[in-house]
Amino acid sequence: MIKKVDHIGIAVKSLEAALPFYTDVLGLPLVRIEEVESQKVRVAFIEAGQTKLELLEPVSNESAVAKFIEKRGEGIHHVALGVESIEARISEMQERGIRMIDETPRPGAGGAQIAFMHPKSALGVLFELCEKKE
Ligand code: CMX
Repeated sequence: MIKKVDHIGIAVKSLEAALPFYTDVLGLPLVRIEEVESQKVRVAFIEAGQTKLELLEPVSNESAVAKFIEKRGEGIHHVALGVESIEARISEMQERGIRMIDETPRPGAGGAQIAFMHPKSALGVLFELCEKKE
């Protein structure tokens, strides 16, 4: 059911301040930067082999990422699992008693359809289901 870890979301206060660590120190390529208005974040995708690192900069204090940084500081925010047929996967999770933050898919970065599981249902990890048209 899970194809791969599609990306790891990392909360940062500023993309411009964070990017040199990833591109210069780690030597990883920056793929693109885009804004995901529905999530109130600006996102930089860094390529790391089969998986991407998704740097998340809040663009509003209302953003879930702003609240995360306020409470916990910068760092790993979520793990995104690549799936097919995301609506069926959401239904399966719910049948297994998993609380979904998103009960229907919503648009994420890169044209993906995404749905978050509640970390209380996933042993303290914020997992995202992520379907991309390859
Ligand atoms: N990872 C693990 N646990 C987390 C978490 C995270 N990223 N964010 C919050 N939590 C935990 C909190 O620590 C808290 O646990 P405790 O009660 O034990 O302290 C619990 O989840 C609830 O957190 P909260 O502070 O009461 O509630 P919030 O208002 O912070 O909401 C959450 C938490 C997960 C429901 C909310 O952040 C959310 O809906 N996230 C999904 C959307 C999102 O993150 N969007 C940005 C990503 C953009 C993208 O990739 O496109």
